[in-house]
Amino acid sequence: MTIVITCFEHSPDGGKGLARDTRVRWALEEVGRPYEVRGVPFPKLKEPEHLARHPFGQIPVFEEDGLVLFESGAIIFHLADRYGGLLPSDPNARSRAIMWMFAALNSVEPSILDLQNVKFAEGDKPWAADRLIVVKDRIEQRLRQLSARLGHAEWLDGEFSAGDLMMVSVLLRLKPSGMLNAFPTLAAYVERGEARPAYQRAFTAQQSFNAASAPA
Ligand code: GTB
Repeated sequence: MTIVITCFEHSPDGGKGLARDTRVRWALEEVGRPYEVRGVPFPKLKEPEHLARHPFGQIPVFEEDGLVLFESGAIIFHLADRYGGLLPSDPNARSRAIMWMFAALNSVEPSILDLQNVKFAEGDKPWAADRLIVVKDRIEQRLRQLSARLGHAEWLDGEFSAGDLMMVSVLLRLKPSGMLNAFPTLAAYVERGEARPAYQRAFTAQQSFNAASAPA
């Protein structure tokens, strides 16, 4: 059955892989499932046709055999659960990998989103400079804690899992800020994720898609 993912017709990052379809593409590559891509122009995100697939009018959306999923975490869990290769078979190790997916989305990504909001959406507010300090502090605290837990291990808990895929995807969003540079083991962890052939294929695919759909 054909898998279709929906992403931006033109990602605002111009193909740097920062939008959330990249993590879904990466998971699809890891589990070896081919997929097609539907690009949605920004104005159409909030129109009924797209809202029927995604109630918040966002990307990514995943469709397979009548199943329609939104939320990158739910999509990647679905892929890991259905196709294997991204979750360990040992039940406890599997639960820990799922825990790391939640940790990435609930305990690490929110302050990284705040950083992007305060820089780009709220940069003109009189309180933006003060908020930036608070948000950066929160991110650094999480990076310190995560770095302490990872230590010199290759991945968060044994073999590479959906937990690492999600954590690396979230940390990648910090790359433009340079904040990872103060945490060399985390920077190396992210580089290991990026070096995976499946990530490389996903990155190239989103880059080519954005290049092909770029306005003339
Ligand atoms: N919790 C949801 C998930 O994980 O799937 C969040 C989905 C989400 O925020 N989607 C964003 C979106 O559709 C795109 S990824 N935004 C449009 C809207 O809300 O109207 C966020 C994103 C967008 C662009 C860049 N960039 O260009 O650098 C980076 C990240």
